[in-house]
Amino acid sequence: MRVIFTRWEVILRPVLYSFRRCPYAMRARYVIAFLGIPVHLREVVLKSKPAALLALGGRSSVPQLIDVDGVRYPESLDIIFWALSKCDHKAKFAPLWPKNSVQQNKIKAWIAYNDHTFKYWLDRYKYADRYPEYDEGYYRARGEVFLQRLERRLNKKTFLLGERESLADMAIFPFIRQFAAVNQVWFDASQYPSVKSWLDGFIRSEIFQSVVMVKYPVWQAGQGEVSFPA
Ligand SMILES: N[C@@H](CCC(=O)N[C@@H](CS)C(=O)NCC(=O)O)C(=O)O
Repeated sequence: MRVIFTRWEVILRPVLYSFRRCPYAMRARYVIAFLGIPVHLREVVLKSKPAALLALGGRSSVPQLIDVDGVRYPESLDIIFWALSKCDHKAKFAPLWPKNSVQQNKIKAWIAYNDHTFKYWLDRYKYADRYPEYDEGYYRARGEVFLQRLERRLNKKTFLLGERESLADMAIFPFIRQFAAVNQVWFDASQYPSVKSWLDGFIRSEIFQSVVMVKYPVWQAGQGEVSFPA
């Protein structure tokens, strides 16, 4: 049987507002790409957000996802769980968010520490000149507390929960990447070999290089949509 799609059916996809370098958007894109959930990606410039995003009202941070039924997912973790709910490839999604509640609580704890404590010190380390109360070395040392925890764990296992990558790894690595990039020479010489090879595995991966970090032109209303993952 020949199936004929109307133009409307062909283009109807959830819309993901994203910003290439944002670690929250990166984690959402990584999971969407990993699970192969099709969306339309709209690259945003934070200083000049598109009217369509502002018109949604409330927060206008990225990433944000609007599903085809109009339901809005305003935070990276909402988007990640939305993507999991759309995936019917069990072998792919099951290790990301195991059914076992102990494992789920571990994932939540890793992400919560990253988002609420590590991110705080990361911002100060990145922009130490904006926070003159302490120097860059102080902020870096506070951030290193998390690197030490990660190192202890990754020294024993390939990923944070064991031998399979889970949402804990996927949600955290973009922030460690940012921490490393503040002073790459320092990071390369630092004593976190397991964190480095774990991070390297993500950064060098095909999915990260060829899908997640592809540069797209800034989206403008009326222009064609970008299919993601391509
Ligand atoms: N908790 C949010 C944080 C997102 C966030 O802070 N995004 C930044 C870019 S990295 C942003 O949009 N900043 C501009 C703004 O908040 O208007 C999430 O998980 O999605």
